[in-house]
Amino acid sequence: MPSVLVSTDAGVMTVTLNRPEKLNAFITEMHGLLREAISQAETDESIRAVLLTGAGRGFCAGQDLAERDMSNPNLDLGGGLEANYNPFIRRLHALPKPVICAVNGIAAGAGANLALSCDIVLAARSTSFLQAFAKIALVPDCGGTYWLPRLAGTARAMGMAMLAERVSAEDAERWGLIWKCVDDAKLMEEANAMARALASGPTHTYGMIKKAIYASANNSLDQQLDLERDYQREVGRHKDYREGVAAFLEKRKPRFTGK
Ligand code: LHQ
Repeated sequence: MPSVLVSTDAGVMTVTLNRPEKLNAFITEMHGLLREAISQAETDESIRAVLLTGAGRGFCAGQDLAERDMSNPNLDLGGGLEANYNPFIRRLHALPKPVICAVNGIAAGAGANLALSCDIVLAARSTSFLQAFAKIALVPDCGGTYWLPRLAGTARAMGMAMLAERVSAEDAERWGLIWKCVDDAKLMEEANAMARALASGPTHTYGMIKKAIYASANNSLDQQLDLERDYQREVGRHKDYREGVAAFLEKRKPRFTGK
């Protein structure tokens, strides 16, 4: 079985990390498969939402710690990030379509921060998030030091990064790290329903919403107001806006094309 499974249905590309016996810890092969998946998501107009999840009892335990050659005195962890993790995180973040993450089990190390890099994160109530890095004397990567303080504040970011303790899905929701936690048995049902709903939504507008929200982290209010003006001008010329207003006035469901 490939270590990443990809399927598409009803406009949703589902990407499943698939090394369940190792809690879907990352091996090199997975990066190649994820690159192929994100390339398809970027270019295939029929894909209007991406759903990322994991097989088995884990979401992802981060880098496979058995894969690195620890006897190599020139071991370059930065090289691995630059070649594989960072481009993927950047492409996920820039994808002009919603990316939903269904955290089905433990999300540790790079796995935790991969989840936090998605646009909407649902997590099974029984699971937890673990910034495992400091336990092996590493700094959080894959955007952890970017997301944690922005989402949960510096105090919680520092605690999570230094103490490397598990944070329950319920605390993650309460702290604003994720959208919400869901009863385990309902997670995939809810995540699939959300992904399908988003895949029939105004895809172009979702792309603009995503850009606007993420831009705010580095913008002043003035810059953000200008950006909203420009984006609203653009989406206001899109036919999905006309369709949304017509559907409202005609008391029917809108039929957005996203294109
Ligand atoms: C694993 C792993 C794993 C290998 C579970 N590797 N086998 C990026 C780029 C460049 C360089 C370095 O790093 C990074 C970013 C990173 O991600 S660094 C952080 C790497 N991850 C970790 O340090 C987490 C390590 N794992 C754990 O602490 C635990 O496994 C957690 C807390 C995730 C889950 O604990 P349990 O539920 O008790 O499961 P377990 O420990 O029994 O794991 C199940 C199996 O999965 C087990 O294999 P085995 O053959 O003994 O049944 C583990 O060895 C394996 N596994 N994580 N990262």
